[in-house]
Amino acid sequence: LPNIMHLLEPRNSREHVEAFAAAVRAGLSREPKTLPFEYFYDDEGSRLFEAICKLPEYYVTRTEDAILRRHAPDMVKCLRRADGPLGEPTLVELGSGSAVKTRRLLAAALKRCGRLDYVPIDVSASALEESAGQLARKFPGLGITGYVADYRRGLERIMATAAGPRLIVFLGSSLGNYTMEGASDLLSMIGGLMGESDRLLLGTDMAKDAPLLEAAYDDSMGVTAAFNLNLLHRMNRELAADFRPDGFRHRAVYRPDRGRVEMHLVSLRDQSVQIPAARIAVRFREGETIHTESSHKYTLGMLAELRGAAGFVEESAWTDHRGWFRLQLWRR
Ligand code: AVI
Repeated sequence: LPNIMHLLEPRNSREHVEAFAAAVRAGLSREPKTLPFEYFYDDEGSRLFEAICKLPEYYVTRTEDAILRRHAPDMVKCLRRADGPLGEPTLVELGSGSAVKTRRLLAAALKRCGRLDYVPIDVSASALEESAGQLARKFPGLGITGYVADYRRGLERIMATAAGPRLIVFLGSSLGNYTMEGASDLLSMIGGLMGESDRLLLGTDMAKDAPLLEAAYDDSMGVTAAFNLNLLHRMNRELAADFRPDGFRHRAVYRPDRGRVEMHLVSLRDQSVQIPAARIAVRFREGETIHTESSHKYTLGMLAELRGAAGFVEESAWTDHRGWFRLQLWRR
């Protein structure tokens, strides 16, 4: 049975609500207004994100999965059968969510090693419990220990205990939601915890034509719009705010100069909103926006910059035939 370790306060705890309130107060007092993308992923937001991954316009998940399907056996070559006191080979996943694409890697690693420890880290306890249960049924021979944790705390704990060669996987271009500086800090933190035989497998979405990107972040069924607007509902639910979600509109725009797609919530009129739990009232001018997400679309130059800053060396890389998405294997 999967083992689940909790390193985070439960979602409805006072600490959690206070951290959300503080982030909202800081972000909405700023000019231009922003909110941290992490707050998209409450239960409703996680459900909407899973739906996004299946949309015809959102090529990201499908493209990455096709690369994984094709090259998974090569990607797990750094793992080897346990043959001594080193312990089981270990696959650590950052932000596993429903872990559908990970199955390609797990199947290939199990075939290669016979046994494998799978250690997913995710902030969502429900996502982790559900996917761990499914994987345990699907893959006998897989030991599963899930961590409900942020990446840093989860990784620090795991890297101090798991022994064998470890493959850390960070898929879905989740790195892209960090600023270049934030991404570089995160990669340095990961690299700092890796030993000589450990590897990082990183999935990144690549720069491409604006219409493709803007459709991927503003789909015709409005699922991405609902995902973005859910932040307003969440502030209403958890912080007793009085946002009128019909007073805002979803906007996605590709900014090649900044190397990213940005999502905003645009105020449709002059309005003001009370957010009691954050102890603020916020005014919006008509057309003013809240910047809710950046999703970086990398060039090889940007990736080389991140890799160099965090002190990694590239061992291999795989891409699809259109060069839309790239998976790269890095070592220290
Ligand atoms: C999770 N993350 C990589 C997604 C992305 O593409 O930036 C989140 C997302 N936002 C809108 N659509 C999907």
